[in-house]
Amino acid sequence: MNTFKKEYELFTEKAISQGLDINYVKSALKEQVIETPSWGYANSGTRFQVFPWPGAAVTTTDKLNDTSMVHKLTGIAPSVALHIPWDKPEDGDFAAMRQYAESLGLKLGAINPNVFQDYEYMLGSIAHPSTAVQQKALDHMIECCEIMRKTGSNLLSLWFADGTNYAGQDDLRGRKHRVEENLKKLMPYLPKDSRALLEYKFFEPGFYSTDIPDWGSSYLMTNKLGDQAQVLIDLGHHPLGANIEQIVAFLMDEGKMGGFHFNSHRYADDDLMVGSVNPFELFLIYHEIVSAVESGDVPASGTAKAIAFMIDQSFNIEGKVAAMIHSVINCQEAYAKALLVPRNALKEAQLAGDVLGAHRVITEAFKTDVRPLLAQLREEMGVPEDPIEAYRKSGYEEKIRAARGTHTSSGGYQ
Ligand code: PSV
Ligand code: MN
Repeated sequence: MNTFKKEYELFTEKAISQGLDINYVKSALKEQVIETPSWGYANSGTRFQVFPWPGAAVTTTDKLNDTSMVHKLTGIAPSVALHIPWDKPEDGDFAAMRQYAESLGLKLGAINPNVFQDYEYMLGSIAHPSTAVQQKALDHMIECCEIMRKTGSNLLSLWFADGTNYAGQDDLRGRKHRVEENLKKLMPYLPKDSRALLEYKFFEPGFYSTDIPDWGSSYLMTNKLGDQAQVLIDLGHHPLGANIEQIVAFLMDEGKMGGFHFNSHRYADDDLMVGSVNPFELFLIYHEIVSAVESGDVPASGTAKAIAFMIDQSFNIEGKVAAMIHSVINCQEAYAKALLVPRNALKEAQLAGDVLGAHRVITEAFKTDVRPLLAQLREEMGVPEDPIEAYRKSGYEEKIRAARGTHTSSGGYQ
């Protein structure tokens, strides 16, 4: 039962008066996809205490079941990113894992190599001074390319914890060369029609320098690596004042906007729900994407469909599945509001130099109550009008608590 029927009528009247095409907005929203991370369903994450949540996923099967629940309730989260080796089956049978995912209506998404947890990586992985350690990291990433073939994944998501803690600890240019050379060696192993996305982080765990500190260095590197390499923006990896939407606009324009790791950069890493503190920023990110796509003058690789919208969060105090649903919905709301920006009116105000007029067009769209639109959309998609409420009433949490108990382990094998 759609409780927003009346409000939806008023909403469509207003949208039509602004020249907006509601059917286009709804079809764009129906095509939206958000990938959730397997590690976000397990007790994993923060570098301080990990508080075990009763019911957290232990095995990859648990993580797939949780993903399926999130997708069932939202209709827009049909794939899950894997972290290797955390999600590596003991018997190596990725085909079986893929089959199970497909039986749940899911796809296995980005493959995330882990080149930061072994003791050998204390001084880095592909930027490590020792060629033997570099080779170990490279071999692991090559193995991940093989895994992509088995899982049907078309994204290799690369993050390097490489960096230094003290001035003089290592040769900064030398480290840059090692990163570049090793990534160049990796590229030929990437499956055809797939992409490598390169994350950056301005600090941590290297506190003096990180080897790929910002979008500029990631852009530079991916440019040298060719068309199969693009930049990945993890919202948490920025200084607090960074204008992330401008980075999005630049990368879209250059055809190098590969994907996102959504979270809140309030934390400077992956632990808080995207859009929980700054929904305006999330809306502006989507606004830049919609503007670029609708302008029709960005490279094909910069289209919304080519961008990988992924969540990278490890919830610590709030439970896993509900927080994931909240995050997916926050992205849906932000996209809905971005689709409602009357772009002709915005352009007019911008060209007229009407500073506050243009700002008002944007903020009015942001203030729109999109609940009636989303209620209608969800009815058409056959998912609950309020996915959070539906989750709370579903009994799923009680079920996983009883079945899984409380484990302190982070991640796990199938
Ligand atoms: C590192 O903080 C990161 O953002 C990378 O994307 C990793 O793959 C992910 O978190 C999980 O460790
Ligand atoms: Mn990330």
